[in-house]
Amino acid sequence: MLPEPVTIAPGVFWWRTALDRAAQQRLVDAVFTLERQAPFYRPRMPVSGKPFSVEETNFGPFGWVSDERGYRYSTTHPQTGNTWPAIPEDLLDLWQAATSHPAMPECCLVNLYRGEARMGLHQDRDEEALDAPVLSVSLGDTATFRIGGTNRRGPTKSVRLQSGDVIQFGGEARLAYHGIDRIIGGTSDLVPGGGRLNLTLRRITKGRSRSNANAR
Ligand code: MD3
Ligand code: FE
Repeated sequence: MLPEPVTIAPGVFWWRTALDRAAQQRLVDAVFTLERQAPFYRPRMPVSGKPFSVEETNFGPFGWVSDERGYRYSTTHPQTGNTWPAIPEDLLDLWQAATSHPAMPECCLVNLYRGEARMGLHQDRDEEALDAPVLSVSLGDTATFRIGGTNRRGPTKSVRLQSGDVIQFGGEARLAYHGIDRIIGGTSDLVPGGGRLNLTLRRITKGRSRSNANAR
């Protein structure tokens, strides 16, 4: 059971240390076990092909990928050509505990931040199911997270996300600009080799039935 979340902006619910150390450890172990089937790789920027500083992989029926051809969801890993491993059960349980969304998530995007890795201000709008929230789990080193509104030039708020924090973004926050300014190195020893993992659970398709069955 999750406690009452803190609302940091309309549609943004924050559960600080929702996951205890054992639950965090289980997720990190799951990520590095599944990573043998779906290795971390560096996506590239559309058009320019400039590599991201963040390394990524995905679990679930769909994975978010990016290269010269653009951002999109793909059922296969760009390097191995294999389908993505299933989303760990612990994360599906967390989705059900934290959200009231009727359909299950279809993608777990895994971001690995080492050293100076960061993520510029952006919107997540490659999903068809914009009615579904996004659920984010932070693991490892503390991050400075920035969130604004739906206008890139509007005011922003900064919060420090710590290991075990869970945030839901839904409603009017679903299309909010957001990014990771920096990782504060050495704040956690959870991630082997140091750094931060972020897991985001997303619904991609609007249909309820097919991919709902796929997610489990
Ligand atoms: C607000 N990841 O993968 S998680 C991303 O910590 C991404 O790795 C960051 O932004 C990270 O796209 C931030 C928080 C987050 C995720 C998705 C959102 C915030 C969001 C979607 C809509 C609004
Ligand atoms: Fe995002």
